[in-house]
Amino acid sequence: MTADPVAGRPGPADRTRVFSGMQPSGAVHLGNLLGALRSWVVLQDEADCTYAVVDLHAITAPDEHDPAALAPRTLDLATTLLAAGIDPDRSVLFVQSHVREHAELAWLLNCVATFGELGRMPQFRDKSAGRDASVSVGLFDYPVLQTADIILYHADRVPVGEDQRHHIELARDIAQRFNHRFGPTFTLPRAMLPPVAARVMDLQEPTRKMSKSTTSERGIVHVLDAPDAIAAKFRSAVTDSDGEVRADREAKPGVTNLLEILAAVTGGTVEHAVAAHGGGGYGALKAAVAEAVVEHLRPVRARHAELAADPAEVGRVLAAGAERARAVAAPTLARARDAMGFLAPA
Ligand code: AQP
Repeated sequence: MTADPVAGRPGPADRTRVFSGMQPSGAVHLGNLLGALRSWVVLQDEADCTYAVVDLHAITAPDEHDPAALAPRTLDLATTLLAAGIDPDRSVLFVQSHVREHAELAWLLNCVATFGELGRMPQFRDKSAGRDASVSVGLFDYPVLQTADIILYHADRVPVGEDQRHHIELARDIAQRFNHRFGPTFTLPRAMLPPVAARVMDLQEPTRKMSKSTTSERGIVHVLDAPDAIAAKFRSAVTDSDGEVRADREAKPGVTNLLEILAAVTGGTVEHAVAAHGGGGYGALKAAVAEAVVEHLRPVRARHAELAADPAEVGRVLAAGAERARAVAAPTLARARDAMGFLAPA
């Protein structure tokens, strides 16, 4: 890595900084795990990592925002992140709304981002399709808050699934525009996608991504699902009628999804998965994927049960994480305010 041109960035310039977040909009699923969370865990060995439960993002869809569920879901997501291997001794883990700098920087960036670029974001177009008048401004503005999340921590890399690639490119554009107008302030981030399973598809509708809020129960594998439920979901996964086990995203999205999931959880490639299972039928492939997924998730489920028994300890981890996050976010925000010319408080 080259030295960072942004003055004031804390820590050694040659150490990669990583930021990523996950919304407490429902239980974590296999797409979240394979697309993002596994990379978060691995990156802890080689980078300075900051991870957030992005609860401010989870209120952007009013029909999915249940005030009674938000706090328990936030705590449960943090518990799941810890259970999956986020280590608070090596990473900063916190809740986005506990660090107010996110919301304030988002406002400053709102005056740098443009209406046109936000309107072109595929996720906004998908989620707002057919309901323009009732869509919240928050949903439209989501990528600007996400930009604030990332650049507050000078992140070079943002490990995400494929669906977030456009948002990270936009974050880079906004940060670059800010630096150009107001002077070098922010590090320019890049998305980091996993080599396989960057877009895990719904098991019932394999042309649609698996999603916390829009997928039917049978199409979504939750990280904390019981083994029997996982096996049943894979058994009923939609495939096709030609019977051949091979990868082809366009022609065979269901089978390709199964092969990608198998490759990801066994640490192999899709080619290996085809070589190992190409001779069998779809039933055998589904059974093999289910078994591999159950084994992959077994330790996460067990650890989650242990951690969930002591929610106060998870709360303490999050409080300490917020303090550490604020120690980086506050000076970054102060520099941005200064660069934009605000009068500093006396
Ligand atoms: N199907 C997926 N395959 C691979 N990666 C995925 N991610 C989400 N779905 C898949 C990645 O998971 C991380 C956290 O996602 P998020 O909670 O910020 O929101 P999202 O991308 O909008 O995920 P969902 O599950 O679809 O949530 P809802 O339904 O609330 O919108 C991200 O890195 C994402 O790429």
